[in-house]
Amino acid sequence: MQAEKEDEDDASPEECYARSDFTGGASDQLSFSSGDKLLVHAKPSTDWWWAELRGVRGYVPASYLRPGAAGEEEEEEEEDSSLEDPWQDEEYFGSYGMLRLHLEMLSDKSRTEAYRQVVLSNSASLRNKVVMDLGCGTGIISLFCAQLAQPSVVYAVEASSMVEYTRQLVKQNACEEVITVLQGRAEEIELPEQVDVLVSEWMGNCLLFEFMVESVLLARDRWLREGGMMWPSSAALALVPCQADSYYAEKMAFWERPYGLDFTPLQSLAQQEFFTKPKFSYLIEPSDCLSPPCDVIYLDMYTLQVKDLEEIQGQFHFCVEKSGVFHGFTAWFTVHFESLETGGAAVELNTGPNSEPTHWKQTLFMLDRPVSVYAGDSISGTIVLRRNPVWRRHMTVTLHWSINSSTEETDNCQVGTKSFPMWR
Ligand code: 6LC
Repeated sequence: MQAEKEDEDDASPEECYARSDFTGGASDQLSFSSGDKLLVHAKPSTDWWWAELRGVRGYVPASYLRPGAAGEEEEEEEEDSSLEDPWQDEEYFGSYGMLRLHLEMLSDKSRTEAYRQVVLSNSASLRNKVVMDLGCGTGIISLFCAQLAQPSVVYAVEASSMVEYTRQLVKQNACEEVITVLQGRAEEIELPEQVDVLVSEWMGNCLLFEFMVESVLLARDRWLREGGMMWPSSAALALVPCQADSYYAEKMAFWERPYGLDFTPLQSLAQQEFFTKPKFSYLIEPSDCLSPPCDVIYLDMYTLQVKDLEEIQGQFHFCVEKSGVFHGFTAWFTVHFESLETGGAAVELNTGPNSEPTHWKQTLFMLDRPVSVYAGDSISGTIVLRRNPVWRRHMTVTLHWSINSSTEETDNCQVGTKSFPMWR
């Protein structure tokens, strides 16, 4: 690719060493193991560098490397990492200190109504219960609890500066007898007692992005009483192989003949720029799904451990229902809220294409090349969500697939692998 040429006469490549294992996805990405020494020839972007390992060159994610060979420059490394917060909390909580994201979340009817419904359908059982609302934001869930049920207390925990307004909203709505607003990170706050219910809206893009779930798990282990309730109680990530004709046309096919000119030399650049990372905020048409979706990852909020988040694997097997072009995979999540009453109905929040669109929408993972598939073909493989070893709110999604054709003349098996950094 472009960077390769520039580097052929690069006299002094920079020595770096791998902080962690990485499995390259696209054919132009390198795979390496923790401790491997790589030579960096070029840094065409902040996230992806052009490097060499054992004579082979390819792209590597910059955040997986640290300068110097293994064992060298330990001190410098310590200084470096202390400069930048791996959780990026200043930026993260800074953005939740403003209204934009709260407006987006509150205007999301499916999301907000789902939490309201959970409180409403459990209102009898919530009587005299102690509730913790982790990451309460403007306090909407706590307010639902106080207005629709009679908990003894709701601890509304919020780390961003929005908390000042949350206090005002609690007062304004005459809920200060029930809701105690606590300012700070859930990991650091102290409560006077254990809680019966831990409720939180922690789900990010592709379920885990932002990894707020870690804060929820730590709070669970510290503050949820034995036998207490987690809301949501479980979460699942769904995946489907799909067509994405217009997105492909807009970003890739565009270069074929714009204004009667051949711009195809830009296609590899387009692929790098538009298809390396997943496309967030994508709304897939149900008719673009090539098969029924499949739950690839299931998280039980009672048993899930923080260490499990480092690498989560799932498998899929799809039967193609109608012929079409396989452009990529689309992912979304569903969460379930168990009832406090035995036998009571659970509440579900589904962010998929057959439900009302939510502010999360769906996440599209584009293949490098579209593949024609036919009814009866099968697409099977694995998905791995690997948490970034440095940037704790980020992860890489690796998809590995094989297409098994059902028709005689095309009876072959095509395989592919691709890794998508989200976001670093
Ligand atoms: C919810 C995010 C809200 O939770 C937002 O107001 C943020 O400041 C707060 N929050 C996140 N992590 C913590 C924590 N550890 N302690 C206290 N408050 C926290 C929506 N975000 C997603 N669902 N992705």
